[in-house]
Amino acid sequence: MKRNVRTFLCMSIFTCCVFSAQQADAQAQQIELKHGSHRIGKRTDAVMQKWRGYGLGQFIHWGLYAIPGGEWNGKQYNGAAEWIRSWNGIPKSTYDSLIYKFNPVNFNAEEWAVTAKQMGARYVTITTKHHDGFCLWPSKYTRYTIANSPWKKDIMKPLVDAYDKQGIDVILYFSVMDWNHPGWRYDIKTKEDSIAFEGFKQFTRNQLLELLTLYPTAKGLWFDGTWDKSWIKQAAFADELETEMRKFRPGLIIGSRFRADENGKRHFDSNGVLMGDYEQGWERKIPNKIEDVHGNDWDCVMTVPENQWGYNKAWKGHIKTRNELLEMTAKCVSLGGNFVLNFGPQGDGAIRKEEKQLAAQIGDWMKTNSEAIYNCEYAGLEKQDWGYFTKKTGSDKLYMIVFNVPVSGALKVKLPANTSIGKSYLLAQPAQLLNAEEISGTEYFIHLKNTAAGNPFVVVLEPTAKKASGNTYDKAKT
Ligand code: FHN
Repeated sequence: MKRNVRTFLCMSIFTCCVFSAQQADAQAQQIELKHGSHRIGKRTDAVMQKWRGYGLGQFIHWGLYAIPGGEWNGKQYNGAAEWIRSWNGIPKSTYDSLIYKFNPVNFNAEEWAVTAKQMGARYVTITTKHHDGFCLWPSKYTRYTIANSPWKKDIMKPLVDAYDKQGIDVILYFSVMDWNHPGWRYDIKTKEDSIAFEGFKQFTRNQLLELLTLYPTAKGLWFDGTWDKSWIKQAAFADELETEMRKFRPGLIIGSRFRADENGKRHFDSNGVLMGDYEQGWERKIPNKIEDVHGNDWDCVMTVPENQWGYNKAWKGHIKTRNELLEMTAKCVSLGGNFVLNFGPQGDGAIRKEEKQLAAQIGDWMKTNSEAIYNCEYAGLEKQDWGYFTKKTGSDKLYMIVFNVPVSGALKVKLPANTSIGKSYLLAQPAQLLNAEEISGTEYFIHLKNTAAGNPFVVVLEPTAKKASGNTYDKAKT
């Protein structure tokens, strides 16, 4: 057995002992829950393993709100474009009648899917229904759907087919909160509320089973609009529905936003255990260290401008650049998560030019460097100033995704004990080996040759077991 493997095993046994002691302690303090999490620890099945390896995804927010694009009667709405219905300046019924204007003549599902493919996305999350309640599929449980718009045709079916064709897995976004449904309530305070909400719950269940039936290749459901008291109080119903959906579609992926436990705890139940298959709370923020993700699966959803998900004519504030978005992708993967970049197509169905351009730029980088993003995980190494480490799942291969090159041109690397660098090279130039200079027990300088300025790049490290150096300096008595 190699020495580094032996050391690793000893450390693992030690960690297991500590962990078991902590677990026993935690178990002693567990409270009995009827509607807590269904599972402790990560899912190990193939569907979830694939999800874990996606690295990069695309989010799509599209619906009626894309028509006004953040502007009503020449006035800019100050919030997120997809929330414009909640603006006092607009009568709700006027907003709802946008259904009669939804005719996206430039919509081309194949083009959307090809754009995502070129960007390097491995999965897409698409809004089947946002908070306004408008359905992009012809639901038989409401009249407020695409079928009653001038467009008439299902939008979800061509999208699911086009993304499937490109090998991009589809996740269906679904907002539980539905401003258009007469039974929706923010809270349940009266008997009337309770009766109305019962009807709403059945409607929600029907729609979810309808979606799973109509789009059987979709890999999961991405829930939103679940934070109001009315829904938080439905622990038993939501738990039963989750069980029903999972039975209906084995392997279905559901994040931590779907339901609360009986004490109203969301994302994590009252025992601190993740509710669902992955943590879904990383919206427009990224964890900073591995401890922040508590050993769970997670993904981060991100907008290009500030908080705008649906199409907004006037992107305000800071607009993220390709390099910032790549850095976010690298950071997420380095901490074991996926990065999901949002697109808000226009009311006519076309993808806005800024998003197309970013997708192409990200895709250009991914063409050479995606090996450091796909099927990669937390490398177990300290973060360094130059960028992020990732590790190929199931192998020892390490990647340094470099965003800041020191003026010395030498990148410092600290490896685990008893490992050394066998080979190092740029992912873009695998035939030209780099000089890895040992500077102390496990520390190295990787000497770069020349790197294109302004371009993040990847250095591959192939570690090997460390040979005894014969250098007795460390052992000297001082
Ligand atoms: O309110 C929504 C918002 O419009 C958008 O859909 C984001 C995407 O994660 N989710 C909600 C806010 O958490």
